[in-house]
Order: sequence, then structure tokens, then C-alpha cells
Amino acid sequence: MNTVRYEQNPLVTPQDVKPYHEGYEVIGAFNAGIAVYGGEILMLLRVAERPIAPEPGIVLAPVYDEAAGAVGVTEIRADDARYDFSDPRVIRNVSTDAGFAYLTSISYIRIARSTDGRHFRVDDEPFLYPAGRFETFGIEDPRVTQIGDTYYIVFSAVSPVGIGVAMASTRDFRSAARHGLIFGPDNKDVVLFPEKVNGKYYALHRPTVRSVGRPEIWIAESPDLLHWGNHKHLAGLREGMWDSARIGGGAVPLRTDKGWLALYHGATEDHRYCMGALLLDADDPSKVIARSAAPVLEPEADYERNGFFGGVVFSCGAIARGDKVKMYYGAADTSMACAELSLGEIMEGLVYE
Ligand code: MAN
Repeated sequence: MNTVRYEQNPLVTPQDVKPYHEGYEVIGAFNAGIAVYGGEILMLLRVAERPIAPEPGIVLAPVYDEAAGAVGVTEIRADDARYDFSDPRVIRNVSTDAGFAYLTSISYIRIARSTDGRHFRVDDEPFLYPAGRFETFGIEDPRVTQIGDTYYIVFSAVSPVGIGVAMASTRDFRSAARHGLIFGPDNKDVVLFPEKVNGKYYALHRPTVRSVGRPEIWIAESPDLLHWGNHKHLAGLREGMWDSARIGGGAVPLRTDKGWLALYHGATEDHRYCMGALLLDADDPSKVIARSAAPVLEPEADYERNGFFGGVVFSCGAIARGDKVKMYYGAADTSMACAELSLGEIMEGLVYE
């Protein structure tokens, strides 16, 4: 595969983002949703900020306080045996199996704007900020889908009651309307298709099941983008391959003359994240026609292998122009990068079902 990583990579790094919270540091500007608006390319960045601990031995966990309307911190002693700090992303309570107790950083969505798609200016203020009880641990990994002149933004809403997927919409990327949770917990990686197919909206989604089943890609339909039904299992994990442990929708599906091309992420048991593609039927996206044998992008560059959580390429948006697919992606849960892929080569690498 003739992949061209931009020579300006990484395009946006934590150093380019001024912390919004006093006493915090920006540790990630990554997993951005992509929009083309007013002649510019916008990244809707997931910005992760971490409170700076006052002294060694103390860990601060950021939590949005609904009553105060602001982010506060919970103080935990680093030698507290009830907690496991080994994953840099989360603080686990070892006495329960109820998932993680806290995240180590809090994420919100901030816009970076560019006229050439390579040099970005980051807005001073957040665009979407945690609000309400389903977002107290932050909002993450947005995908932006333009339908008519409205841009729909779907993102993970994280809180102690689970990870669901919320929706907001905007027409100007200055203000946004909120539409609540469109998928309940635990779910992630929701991607809305850019147009109706046979009179219905479609979305990819990724339930994170805890009893039986595995983290795989599903598809659902809706009359109005708010109410989703007719759920179908779309694609599963593939043992021994690069997508053997976890998969989820990535970029907004691209319409091609062979069907819908959905760039998705796949991870192994040891958390190595790659990007690949699914080709879905043009008239019935719940039918998989073909799927990448090998990844279309793997973590190879230094900024993809090393970072806050290394060995990760994770795309939430791509722009197609002729044979060129400009795939923007989060690298190592730290920064943003872009790679140009050839649509023809992606198609040649597919195995038909
Ligand atoms: C995982 C990772 C983190 C994320 C949490 C909550 O641990 O994807 O980056 O913050 O889930 O969504």
C-alpha cells in the first residue's frame, strides 16, 4: 500500500493546545472528527486534560460536578490498595468488577481549523463540554456527519453509570444544539451515514457487551437520527489477525461506485490499534461485501508507536477526493496526523465474503 503520511505529522499535538482548566496539563489532542465547512477543514479534537498533582504520592481524578457546573478533582493516595493505577488511562477499583472507578484525564471537544488541511489553529475555548450526569467523566472520540447543511456530531459520553453515545448538531461550528443519548451504555464508535439509504438513516455502533458476546460492529436504522432499531450484527473479530480483540466504526462511510466504504479500527489483545476497511452494499449497508485482509494503516511512525498510549492509529474522519482518501487519525492517544491512501489500493486489498 502506497501510504503517504503528511510530512507535517503530527499536525496537532498537546503542546499546541492551551489548557482550559487552571492547574491542568493537556495530555492529548487526538481522535478528532473531521468536517469540511466554509472552505476550511475542521478537526473536532478530543482534548484530554489531566490535573497536575500537588505532591508525589497523590493522584487527582478529574470529575465534572453537575451541581457546580465545573470540573473538580477527587484525591486518591497512590498507595491506596483499593486501586490499580497500571493503565495510564484509567484508575481501577480492584475490589469490584464494575469497570473503572475514574479516568485519569477528562476529555472535551475543541475545534482546530485549517485552510490547507495540514496547518491547524486551535480555538481558545472548548466547542462541546461535559454537561449533565452522563458526561461526568468526559466526552470523547467525536464523528461528524454532514446531512444537508447540518453537521451531526456523535461522541462517547462517559460517566460512572456507563459509556453511551450522545448527539449534538451545528450549522456554524460556533454553537451547537444537544440531542441527548442516542445509544445507551455500554456503547461506543457510533458513526452516522451521510445520507438516507432507501428512506432510512443508518448508523454503525459498537456495544461493549459484558455477559456474552464480544466488542464487534453492529448496524441500526432510524427514521429521524434519534430513535434506532432493526439492529443487526455486521462484522465480527477475526482470530489471529490484526482485528482479533476489538473492532469499531471509524471514519464516516464514504460512498463509492462499489458500495459504502467504512474505515474501521481493529485491535489485538495487546492493544495494538490499526485501521482497515469494510465494503457494504450500496442499497443495504447491513450486507458486508468485502473486508480488508491487511490493515490500510498500522502504527509504524514514531508518533504512532510512542505516546500516552502507544501503538495506536484511530481514525474518526476522512475526506475522499477522486482516488485520494485523506484519512485523519489520532496517533498514540496523543496527537493528530493524516495519511493519504489510494481508494483503488484499499479496494484491491479487500477479500470478498
Ligand atoms: C478506554 C480508553 C480511554 C477512554 C475510556 C472511556 O479506557 O479508550 O481513552 O477514556 O475507555 O471511554
